[in-house]
Amino acid sequence: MKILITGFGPFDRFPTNPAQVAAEKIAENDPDVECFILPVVYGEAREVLHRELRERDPDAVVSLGLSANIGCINLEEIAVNIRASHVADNSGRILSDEPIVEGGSLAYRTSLPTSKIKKRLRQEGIPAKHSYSAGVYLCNEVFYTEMEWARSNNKIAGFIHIPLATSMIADRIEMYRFGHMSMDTIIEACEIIVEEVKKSDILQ
Ligand code: PCA
Repeated sequence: MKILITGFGPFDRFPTNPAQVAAEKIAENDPDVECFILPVVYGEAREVLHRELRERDPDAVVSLGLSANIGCINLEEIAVNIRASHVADNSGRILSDEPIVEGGSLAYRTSLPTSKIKKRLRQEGIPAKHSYSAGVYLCNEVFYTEMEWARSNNKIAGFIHIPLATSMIADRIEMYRFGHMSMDTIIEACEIIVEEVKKSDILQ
């Protein structure tokens, strides 16, 4: 089984993105996993992802993104056809309310086995929950794009939001009111997610 893991590079006020670190680490340690780091730019993220899906033709895609205001692994359930944010993308663009795909479906649901993943993560002592909004920024654009692909190709795909890595904010901890998690735990969580995706493929 070939799994594509995507991460994102730095954006906004975050000089490193734990989603990039985790995606690269998983791909380094698992021969079934390839990784690709997406740009935090509206439209470009979607285009680049389309190209990578076409060229790599994976069986499953797991995308990772940073959410600075969560304290646990968020298993995203729903991608919506909306782009909006107060935060500019890496090209400086702010969008207030635009569809990702003109006339596209309003929403898609993940095809990752999120209930099983949540159970496994919690059993291993890693806090995780379902989330019913991945926001309306780049993570949602990527999530929506891969769900369209998964739907039309009968593949497994989904999006995971991860918290800030503790080591990345240790010297500025008073600036962050929300949660954080050690990078090792984030990586362990991603390994478990990949294991569960491999199991769900066998069951399909
Ligand atoms: N998180 C942002 C975009 C890139 C990332 O890692 C988001 O939640 O949309």
